Amino acid sequence: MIDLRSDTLTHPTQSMRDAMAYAEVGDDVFGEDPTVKKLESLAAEKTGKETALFVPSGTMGNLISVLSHCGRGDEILLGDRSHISLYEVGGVAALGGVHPRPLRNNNDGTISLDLLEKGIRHADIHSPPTRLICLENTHNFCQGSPLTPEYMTQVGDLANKYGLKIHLDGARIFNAAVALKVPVAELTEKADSIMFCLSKGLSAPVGSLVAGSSTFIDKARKARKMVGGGMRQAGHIAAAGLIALNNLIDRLQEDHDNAKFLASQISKIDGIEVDETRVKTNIIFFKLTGIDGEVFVDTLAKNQIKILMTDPGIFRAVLHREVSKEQVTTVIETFRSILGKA
Ligand code: TLP
Repeated sequence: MIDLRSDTLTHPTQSMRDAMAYAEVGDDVFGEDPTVKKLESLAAEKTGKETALFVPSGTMGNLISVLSHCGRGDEILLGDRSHISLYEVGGVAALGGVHPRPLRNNNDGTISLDLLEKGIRHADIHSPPTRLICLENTHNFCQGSPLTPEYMTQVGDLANKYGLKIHLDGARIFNAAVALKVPVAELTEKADSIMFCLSKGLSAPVGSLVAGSSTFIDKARKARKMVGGGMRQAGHIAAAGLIALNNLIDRLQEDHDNAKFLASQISKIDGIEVDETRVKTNIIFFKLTGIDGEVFVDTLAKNQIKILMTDPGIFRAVLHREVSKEQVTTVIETFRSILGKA
């Protein structure tokens, strides 16, 4: 099976399995798990932050970050195609009483600076106070686009001017760093908090990290406990995360190359619309005309290929460690054959 539905589908490597089995562990709610501590310090070091916190998922990492920056009735500015806005069950509103104000995302994942500035509320009896700007890097539903350090600086300046904080959903921040050839810390410098995932292209089975100042992480640790995310011998899963951060970042380039190859080849097939110039990391979106989307997905499945239809006629393919260049060639040939017959 060639599974292009998500990079979350990657399985742990053999060295992760070995490390998990023999990890040194303790009760992390007591602050006594040495492997979790090691992972948290490595995450802080990589993101250039004071400290970090291991959490079960990206969704929980984003939620507790927002809960730690905002109180009930506060407003956050975020992209209308952001994961927090579209895919996190409205948790910030449901659990935090935080009012999300979605602003239009450009195709490259940015939100225009003037739109952001106009979105900031001024003191007025009718308005919730704006507290936080949430950005996403890479931007999943903007074709996995990486946000540049220059853009982060511009948003950082704006946030400073109005006394706002920035939270970065960096679920795939290492893809961004590899694509832009910059250290992760350059992409996170202007963010007050960042969440990144180990469980996507980096292949760990579970887990994300939130990084920031120690005052912020103290609040986040308490918020994590409140939403049920206090873990005990979590070192078993943190052990896989250490391998992800130490050994699996550089190979992400291979996934980016495969994504570009896939996009460039399928762009030549009649009935597929894809803008290959927008493919910068491991995610591609394409549009199909001339064949019913459900029929396409079913026919692919019969050919041992899984893909996600995100909207009628719109598909997402995500490249990862378990899809080789050879398999990408098989995917291209299968697309060609299905669409040739449509
Ligand atoms: N993204 C998943 C799905 O939820 C869509 C995927 O397959 O891409 N931020 C971003 C940018 C994400 O892409 C995701 C997961 C998360 C947060 C949430 O992470 P988890 O799944 O660990 O809660």
